[in-house]
Amino acid sequence: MAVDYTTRDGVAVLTLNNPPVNGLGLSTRAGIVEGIERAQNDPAVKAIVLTGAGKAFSGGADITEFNTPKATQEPTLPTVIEAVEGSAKPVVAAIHSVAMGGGLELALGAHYRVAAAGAQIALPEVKLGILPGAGGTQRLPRAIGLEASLNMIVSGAPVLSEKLADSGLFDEVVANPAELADTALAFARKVGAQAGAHPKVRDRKIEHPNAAGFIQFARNTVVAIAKHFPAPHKCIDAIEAGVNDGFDKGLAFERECFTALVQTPESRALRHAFFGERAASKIPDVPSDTPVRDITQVAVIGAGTMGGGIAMNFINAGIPVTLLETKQEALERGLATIRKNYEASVKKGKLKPEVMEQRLALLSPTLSYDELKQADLIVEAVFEELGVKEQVFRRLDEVAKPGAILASNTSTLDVDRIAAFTKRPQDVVGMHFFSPANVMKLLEVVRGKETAKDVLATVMKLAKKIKKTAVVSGVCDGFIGNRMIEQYIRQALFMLEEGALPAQVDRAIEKFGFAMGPFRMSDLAGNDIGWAIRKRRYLEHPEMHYSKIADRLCEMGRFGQKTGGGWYDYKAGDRTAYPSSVVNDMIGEYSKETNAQRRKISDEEIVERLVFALVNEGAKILEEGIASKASDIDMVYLTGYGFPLHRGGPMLYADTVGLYNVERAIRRYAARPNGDAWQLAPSIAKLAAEGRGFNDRA
Ligand code: T1G
Repeated sequence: MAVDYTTRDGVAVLTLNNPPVNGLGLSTRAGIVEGIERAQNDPAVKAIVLTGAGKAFSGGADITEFNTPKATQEPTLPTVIEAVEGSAKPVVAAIHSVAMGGGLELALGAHYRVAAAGAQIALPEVKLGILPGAGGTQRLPRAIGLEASLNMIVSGAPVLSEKLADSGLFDEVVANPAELADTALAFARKVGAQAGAHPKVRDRKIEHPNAAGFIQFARNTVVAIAKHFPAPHKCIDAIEAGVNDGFDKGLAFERECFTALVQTPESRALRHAFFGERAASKIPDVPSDTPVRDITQVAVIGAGTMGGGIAMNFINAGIPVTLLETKQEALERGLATIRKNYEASVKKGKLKPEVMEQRLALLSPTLSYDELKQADLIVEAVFEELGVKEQVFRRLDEVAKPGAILASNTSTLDVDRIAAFTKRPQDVVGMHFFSPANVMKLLEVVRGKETAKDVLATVMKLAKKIKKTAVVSGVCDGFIGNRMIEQYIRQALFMLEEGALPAQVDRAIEKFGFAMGPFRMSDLAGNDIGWAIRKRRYLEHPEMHYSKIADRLCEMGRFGQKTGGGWYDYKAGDRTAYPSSVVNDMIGEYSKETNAQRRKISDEEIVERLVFALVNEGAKILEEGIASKASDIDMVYLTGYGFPLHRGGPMLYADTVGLYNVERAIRRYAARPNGDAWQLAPSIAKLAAEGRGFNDRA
């Protein structure tokens, strides 16, 4: 059983012991019931303390059990909580570090709660697309009141225990966590000596002068944040049921809502993203205990948009950065941009001025490579041209200290070729940040053939410190994200030739949930960037069939917002994308020239061709081992490309549609004009034939 049982001075101490966060898996749940019963039958025991070993009281239900038989096997969490609440001997929950989800619900079933300061208290179920399913929507309002509980449940945000000291949730809060055990024991001995029944949270009343009014206000507020997610609304419904119909009916309704929500695709997507985020930092052939190198000094080469943003990530984490440029004015421009970025945050109240100054003080600008000699990690963010990278890396090979990690921010070039410019290829790795580098969470860590395992382990750990979602990619053109987006854009362009217009394509995929469609995105990033990549591609892969329609647009000088016009027209000072008659006429002309029979293209076809183009290329990336797991690809798209979170990423979405249907659609498009772009990934056909998905546990 994952619960230790000891007794001390007439108090039975039940310690949850299910690392890493005392998830309330079946064996833990059974252990608690076992311990409660054992304490009832021991006459020497007058009271019970319930606490958690290690770094948590409990992180809640064991989400690795979700949608498996264990999750609903007795004793379920509601049964466990009834056993705790029904104990004839008082139960004192001794809370430290983390009491979340079912962990907090368990504590609410106890008669008393003693907490150490600094503990994270939350009901975060809504973030997993569900709601507290073990009484949280009924007991928390009775413990801390309607408003505070509804805010915690609908936001899912943690609150520090000391902030709840006067909320009614705790009977005592101890400032020093080291004193929690003794304080809880003393408290238990005290209440154990008291005659009579002990208080139950469920018996308290929910007092509010205008509950109906507040609940309506909450409903109005939640509409905005719950655009694609049903859970926040259900949280309010369950709380309201408890207010209007009493505890037992509220509990039953909560259970109904939980059972319904846990089956929804949105909840599956959110749980997938939760685990995907954590799984991404695990590299199959790099042991989790691989020793890492110390990174206390970082250098960034290039103070342009990317270099400046990259430098900010490190100084934000308190790591000093030496920023190297070739010319003084470029260096000054870069420093001014960094300061301006911080000032914007200060102006919005997101950053204290003194913190801005502390961070800027960590920046050491320089024009000399000699200043990089002590750096533990050097990230180059210079012009995306192999010759320039060669100069930089040959120079770094001369000045960087032994063991320094040499990283390239390249977004398309071959990291193995870059590594070969040095005599230390084992220390070379790609760190592909996404613009704006100080904002976007995604970091593609590109593993060269010779990149050492401890270099990878070091970079993955450092990524967590600078709050990035790091995903390991092998070396190929475009790594994971850009290689897939290439096929997505190809389909978008073909559909313009075949009958669609930019505004229709963007509207269809934005309705699917993308933050921005391909044409608005291209106008924002600059159409000339894609143009330069296509020109290189035409030379490297003359056989690849592309629509030249985007080249035609660039030949017209329509690079996007920065030139006042791209796929759309723009007005000065206004970022609204207005459909352009000039562009729509050009598209019509182009279709005529290429004898393309323009036809009406449905929104459904637009979404299928754009999303399945990602899926098909993602499947090939998995087949080639460029990505080690499908959830890594999903994390790339959720954190770097605006793929809708409620769909869980392209590969999970494909599983939700069913690979059998994905395969049929791809074969259908392969038989139509421009069908040569659809080379079905063999793994899709194989998995479909086996009735499996990308994310099924093999
Ligand atoms: N179940 C199983 N494993 C969990 C877990 C959980 N609830 N929470 C975390 N882990 C694993 C995680 O996958 C990782 O594993 C390790 O613990 C460390 O996590 C009925 C149904 C608790 C604040 O949503 O917010 O209760 O990668 O890297 O930064 O109403 O984990 O090491 O193998 O995040 O110190 C509600 C989710 C469940 C809490 C710790 N509970 N967890 O943060 O470590 S639903 C949650 C967290 C529920 C009831 C319902 C955080 C943390 P590995 P970590 P951390």
